[in-house]
Amino acid sequence: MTSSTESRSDSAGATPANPTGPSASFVVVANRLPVERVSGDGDDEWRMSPGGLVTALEPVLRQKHGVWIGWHGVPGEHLEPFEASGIPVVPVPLSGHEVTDYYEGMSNATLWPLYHDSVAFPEYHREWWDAYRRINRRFAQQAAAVAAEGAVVWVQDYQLQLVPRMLRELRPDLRIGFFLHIPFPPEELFQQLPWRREILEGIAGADLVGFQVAKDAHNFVRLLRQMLRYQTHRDRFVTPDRRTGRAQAYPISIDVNAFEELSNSPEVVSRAAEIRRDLGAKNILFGVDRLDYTKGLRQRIQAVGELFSEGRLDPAETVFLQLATPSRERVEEYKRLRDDIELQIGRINGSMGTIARSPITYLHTSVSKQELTAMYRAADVLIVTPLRDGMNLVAKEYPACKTDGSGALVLSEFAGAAEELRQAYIVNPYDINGMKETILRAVGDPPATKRRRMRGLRKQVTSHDIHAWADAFLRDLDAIRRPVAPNHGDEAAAG
Ligand code: GDG
Repeated sequence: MTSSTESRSDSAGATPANPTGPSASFVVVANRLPVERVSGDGDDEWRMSPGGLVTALEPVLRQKHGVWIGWHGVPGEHLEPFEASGIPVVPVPLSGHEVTDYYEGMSNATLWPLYHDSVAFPEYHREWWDAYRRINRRFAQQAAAVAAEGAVVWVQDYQLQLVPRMLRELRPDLRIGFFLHIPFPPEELFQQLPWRREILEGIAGADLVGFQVAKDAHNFVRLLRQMLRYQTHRDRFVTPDRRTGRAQAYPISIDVNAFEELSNSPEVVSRAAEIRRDLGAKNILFGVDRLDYTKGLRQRIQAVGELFSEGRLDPAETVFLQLATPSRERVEEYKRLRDDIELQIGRINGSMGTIARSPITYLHTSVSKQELTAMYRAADVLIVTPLRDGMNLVAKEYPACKTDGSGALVLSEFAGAAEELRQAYIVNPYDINGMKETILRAVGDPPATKRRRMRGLRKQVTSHDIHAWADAFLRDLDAIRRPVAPNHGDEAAAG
């Protein structure tokens, strides 16, 4: 592998790398590569990195010997294609300016808040949009360069919504899937987007469009009908070149076996016991999230803090462990969030803690999967309270790790996961009083009730794992007849 670091910050080129010719029969296109660099003695090494998307796709790629196209995370650096832990990856270069405009700007300060119910104010900047379009074209060109004739290309998420259409124009022979990991917004919000038509047309370039929940698939198809005047019938839509596409829900999940095995390993079992000893509490409440304003951290901390200050939770026997993984730290809104919650937690611990203990143990760091699994195993109650969330994998990982059948899950009704995890203690995170009552119920319910609920959660999660998710999507994509080039008659796809 060779690398070269650009001195000019905006000079990342767009020449598609194509080391082996267009030979990949399965291609994943995502904003980020599933790797992070670890500096060794002399040479750099790459290892798989944590995160929802990686957790989801790594097993599928291994099984299908796929290629992953994405940015490797260092602005201005060009890398040749290489293999990381046995997975061939093709790095797409991004300059410093492009990271600012396409990633931090358009993706994370426009689309992310807009698609999450506008819980933070979305900013609209034309130069961000220009960069978004340019980078989406770069990803599409790269996919077109590595995909074999008739290959399956699976495009991921909100950063790359224009890729399906751009790729189809370059390579009409491909079978193209698109999956949106985050919510698709209701019409009233989506209409704010100055570039709404292009985004819709971009996604509709795919043969199969996947969403986390059915409501979002319906929103999308309705918008195609109303805004673009496409013909639609249930989950199908017909594009102006008479191609039929489908939009459906495929709720994402986790590698259940891997979590169960890890959770039952002697190391994790003893680490979980150690965590319980260290925290020294009868009840351990636990929260783990990327530090993101969509995750409802302020509301959760408010609710738990009030329960402590009102004496309804006793700091002598209950502790709240909150692990907040650093995220998007250069975006203003994220800096503000960190300041806010650290102030909130400082106040609660300052007024209710003792020399011996604090009611909230707060960690602003990322831990190993093994350590996280031990935390899940140690936790009596997991509290997941997003204001809006596509799915929320944490809510599924917890039941997978509670192999002894104990534990209770408090879950926001605004997480996609709430549609499936009916046995959770469901809350509205905007209703602080309601949330407080439900947390108390999750702590105080009889063990038999909690076990019954946990059994239901475990049954749902173990019977719908990540393999089922990927299989369902790829099977449906396969079932769509091979697309034909535009203007070659009306034999367009039928699923
Ligand atoms: C997006 C959508 C959708 C977290 N901290 C650590 C760590 N994690 C892992 C968790 C989990 C993942 O990160 C977070 O996944 P989520 O689903 O909760 O959230 P997003 O990152 O926002 O993901 C979401 C997802 O895509 C998949 O489609 O569910 O709705 O927003 O796997 O375990 N892992 C380790 N250390 C940490 O400190 N090892």
